[in-house]
Amino acid sequence: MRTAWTTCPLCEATCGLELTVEGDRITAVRGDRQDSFSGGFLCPKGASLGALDADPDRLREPVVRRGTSFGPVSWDEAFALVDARLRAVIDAHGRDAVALYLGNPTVHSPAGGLYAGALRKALGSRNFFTAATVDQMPKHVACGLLYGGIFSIPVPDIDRTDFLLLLGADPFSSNGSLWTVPDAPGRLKALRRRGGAFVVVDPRRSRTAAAADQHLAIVPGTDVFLLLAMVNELFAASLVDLGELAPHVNGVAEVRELSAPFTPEAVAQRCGVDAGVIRALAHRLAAAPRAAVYGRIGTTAVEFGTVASWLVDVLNVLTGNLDRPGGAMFPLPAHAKRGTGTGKGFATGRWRSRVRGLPEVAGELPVVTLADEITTPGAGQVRALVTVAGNPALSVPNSGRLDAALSTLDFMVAVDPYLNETTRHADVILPPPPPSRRAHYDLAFLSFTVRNVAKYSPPAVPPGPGEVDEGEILLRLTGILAGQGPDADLDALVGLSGESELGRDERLLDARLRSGPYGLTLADLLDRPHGVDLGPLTSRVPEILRTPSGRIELCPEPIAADVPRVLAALHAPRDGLVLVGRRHLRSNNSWLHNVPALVKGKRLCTLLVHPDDAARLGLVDGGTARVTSRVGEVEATVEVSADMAAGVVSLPHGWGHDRPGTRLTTARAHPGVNVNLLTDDLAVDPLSGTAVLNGVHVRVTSSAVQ
Ligand SMILES: Nc1nc2c(c(=O)[nH]1)N[C@H]1C(S)=C(S)[C@@H](COP(=O)(O)OP(=O)(O)OC[C@H]3O[C@@H](n4cnc5c(=O)[nH]c(N)nc54)[C@H](O)[C@@H]3O)O[C@H]1N2
Ligand SMILES: Nc1nc2c(c(=O)[nH]1)N[C@H]1C(S)=C(S)[C@@H](COP(=O)(O)OP(=O)(O)OC[C@H]3O[C@@H](n4cnc5c(=O)[nH]c(N)nc54)[C@H](O)[C@@H]3O)O[C@H]1N2
Ligand code: SF4
Ligand SMILES: [Mo]
Repeated sequence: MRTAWTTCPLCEATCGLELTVEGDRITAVRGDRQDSFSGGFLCPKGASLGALDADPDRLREPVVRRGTSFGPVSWDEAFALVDARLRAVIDAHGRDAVALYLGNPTVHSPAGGLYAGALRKALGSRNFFTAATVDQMPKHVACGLLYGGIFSIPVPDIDRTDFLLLLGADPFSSNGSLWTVPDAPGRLKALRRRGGAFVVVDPRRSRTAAAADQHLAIVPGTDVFLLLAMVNELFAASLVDLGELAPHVNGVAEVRELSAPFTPEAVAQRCGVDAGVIRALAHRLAAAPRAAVYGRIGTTAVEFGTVASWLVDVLNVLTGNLDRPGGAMFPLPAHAKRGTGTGKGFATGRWRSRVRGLPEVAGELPVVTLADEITTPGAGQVRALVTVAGNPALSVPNSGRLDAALSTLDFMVAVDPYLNETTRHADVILPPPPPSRRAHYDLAFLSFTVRNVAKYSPPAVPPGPGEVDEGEILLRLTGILAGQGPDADLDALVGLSGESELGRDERLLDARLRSGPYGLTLADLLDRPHGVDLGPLTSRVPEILRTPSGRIELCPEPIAADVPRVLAALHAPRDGLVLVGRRHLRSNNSWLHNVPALVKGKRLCTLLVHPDDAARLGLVDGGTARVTSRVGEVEATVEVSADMAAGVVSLPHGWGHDRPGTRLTTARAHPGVNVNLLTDDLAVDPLSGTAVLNGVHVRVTSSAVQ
């Protein structure tokens, strides 16, 4: 029996875990109290790391399709098959005929961070998709236009702030997103204890809202109006004060002009928030010595996702809170490249999707159109698909249509530990080892931390015989797509040569750390298994900027051009029920429902309905409702709750595990329903190509009365 330390990769909080290991089995998981960042915090998902390892359904060797079932093969046979089949598609139809979809866990593994770029480059297809376009792409676009870099996303300096305004986020359940903040609940409570305050804007009284000083139950999809009215009020009441940022900002007067029609009175009814309340909120934000505004999924996966995401930063700039301690700050991770203060800036639309003409954004196409690209004949039609760590058959809008499209592909290969709703369509599944059997350095989320920290965790349990590291899987696919076959020189594919006592991943990480701002080495981190604290966040403007002007472009032209669409929507009639999503602490998108400890107890996949709506619609708690949208219909279990705003219903995503042909014994016994059978693939935020997952018009009836 021994103790090993690792970093939890299951959400963005990067908590340190202390594992008890017996042989190659994890027998206990605790929060690592010595962790320099998370200090022992642990949530139910992290506690399930051992169960994830032990899950008998988790694939431990590659499998290939044989008719309607799957059988095991050796790694060499699996890669030989992938090589032959992908080459056949590329030879006959060209590279655009192969699509690549990277799902969420790609950004939680070092393999994804180190090698996904090479994979995508080797593929050389326009048909590249990721989960970002059902998630945070609006924030990338807004920050790309404001600061010149899509990863230059400021985070609330929670430990030093006096006031936080959180919109469309429930960090008590999600543990924070684009905001790496282990123990967000503890830090938010500490903020209140030291005399500060936080306000939550959410159509549902979420766990975070319940703990807040104030909760505003906004109408879904209308944060954009609320934020514009706050900007309007800051100007009207002469509260705009950029402080030390002033010499670095262009476009303030233009923002004032854009916000002019959106007075608190003009938007109040549309948002369901009183004009006086909006005004008071703007004044409170301006008056706080140090404050930050933060928006997440309820402000990104919505009709005006990019404009709303931009306004979050605009408010931080106008109140002088951007880039100052206690405000919204840019972390400086140990693997970062420092900038020079100017650059090329950011633009979208370098190419367009074949069928719907949707613009490229950050090198990818919107995943809402993947089904179109598979099902529409013609030159460039997608005939083969590579998925890595994704479950688009559940996670993408109108997923019934995508699910059907996947079954028509000539060939599909999935890098995934499960035979699930998506991978059941694959011809070959290549399973990576579980998190405990791989090293971890968080290339993605160390860029969003509320303190500058660095941590490297070697594998807690050595990889078993027959296990192939995910980095090697991705590189062997890269070799295949580069035309070098499955036995290519993998080091050469990532520009490494010569001998080293370090492994490939370690060499690449070491090089990035050495050239990083703190001059660390991998050896430094190996000496510190609980991580290194590099101090509180520090100001980074202008160094972080990559705009041609070397300034923050507060009023980028593409965003200004979308504001008339916002204005038109202000006066659009609104009626009927709208659907939004939510997350639960015991769930992680679509893929932890096979862990018994996480699905036992109270049912998680329920349709939340306000008591007045329930009474009007004849719905009862525990009964069944039929929910219908433009694209589909589901029958969901009703949970009547006064936490839900009237006129709004909520269903979480990632459920619907009743599909045939999967190997998910526990999830199948707790299937829930797939909310993305209702969300609409035609509804996108045009600037970012991101799906509108919140604010979907639905009809709800009682299943009992037909
Ligand atoms: N436990 C758990 N943690 C997770 C995940 C998980 O599945 N489970 N997923 C991870 C991922 S991939 C992500 S992207 C993050 C997301 O992190 P968060 O954005 O914090 O996620 P949610 O908990 O869904 O919170 C979104 C909130 O927005 C509200 N909302 C919906 N529509 C609107 C709207 O129009 N306006 C406003 N103001 N609010 C609205 C919802 O009611 C909900 O409370 O969480 C990550 N962490
Ligand atoms: N209606 C609605 N839909 C949503 C959302 C919403 O709020 N509402 N949220 C959206 C968001 S924010 C996101 S991020 C997406 C997520 O959507 P996706 O990224 O498509 O799907 P996940 O559910 O995260 O599934 C992850 C897959 O990766 C596999 N996996 C787990 N660990 C690993 C690993 O280490 N390596 C590999 N190769 N595979 C692994 C799992 O088995 C699973 O198949 O869903 C989106 N869909
Ligand atoms: S909060 Fe996130 S990182 Fe921390 S233990 Fe839970 S799932 Fe893991
Ligand atoms: Mo996400």
